[in-house]
Amino acid sequence: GEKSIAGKVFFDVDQDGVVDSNDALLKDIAVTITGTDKFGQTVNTTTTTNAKGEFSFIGLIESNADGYTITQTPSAIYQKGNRYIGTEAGAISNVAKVVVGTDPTPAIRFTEKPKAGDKSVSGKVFFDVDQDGVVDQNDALLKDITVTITGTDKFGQIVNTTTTTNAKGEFSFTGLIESNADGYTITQAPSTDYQTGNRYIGIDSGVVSNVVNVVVGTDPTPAIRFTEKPKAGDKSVSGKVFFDVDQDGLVDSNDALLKDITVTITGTDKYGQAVNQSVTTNAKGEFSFTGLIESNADDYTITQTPSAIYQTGNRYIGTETGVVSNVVNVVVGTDPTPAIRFTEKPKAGDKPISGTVFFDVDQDGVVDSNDALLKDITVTISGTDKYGQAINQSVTTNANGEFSFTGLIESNADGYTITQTPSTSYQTGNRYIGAG
Ligand SMILES: [Ca+2]
Ligand SMILES: [Ca+2]
Ligand SMILES: [Ca+2]
Ligand SMILES: [Ca+2]
Repeated sequence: GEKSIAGKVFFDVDQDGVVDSNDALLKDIAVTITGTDKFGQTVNTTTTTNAKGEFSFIGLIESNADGYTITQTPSAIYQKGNRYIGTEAGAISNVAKVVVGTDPTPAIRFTEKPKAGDKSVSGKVFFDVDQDGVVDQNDALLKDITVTITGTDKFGQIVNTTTTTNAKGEFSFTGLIESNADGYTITQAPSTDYQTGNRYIGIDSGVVSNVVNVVVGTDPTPAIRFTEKPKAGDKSVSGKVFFDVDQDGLVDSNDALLKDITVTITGTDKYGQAVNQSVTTNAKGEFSFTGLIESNADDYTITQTPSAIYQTGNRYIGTETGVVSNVVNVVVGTDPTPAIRFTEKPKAGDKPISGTVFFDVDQDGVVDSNDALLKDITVTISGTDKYGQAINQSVTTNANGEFSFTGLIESNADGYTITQTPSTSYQTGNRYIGAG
């Protein structure tokens, strides 16, 4: 015969029937022709492709009406793809049937394509409060988080697949072909509730990122852990500390804003993180804690350190009635936290004033034998203390004519006035202060 059939076999990644830069001509592929020639003779010949992927059968006699069947033996590493006969559209097959007649037989192209990948990349996404990479009791597996894998496989095919985490925070991409040398990029879409935390690849140390780059090759790909962490808090607690003489919760003219007073906030935030911060009041007696995360149900405790010179007075939360305390418990939640007022009040006085009332016949200031100590005489102290508080107390003399006022706060510059109520039996005589 003088007829021939020729063609080529190639790995055609994009299955377009054209040998592109990332395609490959397939060498040593067996191709067989079978059938019956027009004289009824059986044809059965096998050849192999050359380095250019080419095969040819020459010296053929015209086929019978059924034509000849040309079969390409599939390679071990790829799978069958489109085959083309002349200018016909491709069809997935490794077999071509052609009638070999008087016309030139059209060229045959057998292609192979990548096998389905058998690689996988998997991992989990979780809220990791303490960022230790371990799912602890106050952490949370994150569901419905979008995770995307992108890149190029070893055959040059674009990879771009998205999945979402299941109820256990798990995601996986299966059926992957090995990546190219650049690896695949796996990206975790940040949640709205938290912010990006450490991510871990296998046993690597964590780094703050929501992106991982891994080369997917023959080895099992290490598991990936994406974590999120609490967002910075946006809550605040503020208030003021002042000396409130009349304990009415208002800063009056004789009150004083207290500067450099230490105020501490302690407790546990809603994520279980310990909170413990201290600030000091400014010149206006103000303090504030900012950037707080909401407290847990147990509240935060705000404690005002007592000053050295006064004592703890009423404290107020928002519009609540005051109670004597230097400690406040507040739930810091979604509402603005009410302002806190810590007050201090004067310490108990420690000054005494005492004296004697007596009937002094000779007015020499000495109790002589014919004088008399005056009992049940009312003595009154009045005036204003150094804090502006009105003082007005009365006592009566004892059997020795003695009277005393104790627990007095220092007076203002005007001093206190001590008045002895005259008796009915005598008239007012000399009074003496000290040895005078
Ligand atoms: Ca191609
Ligand atoms: Ca943890
Ligand atoms: Ca006041
Ligand atoms: Ca006397």
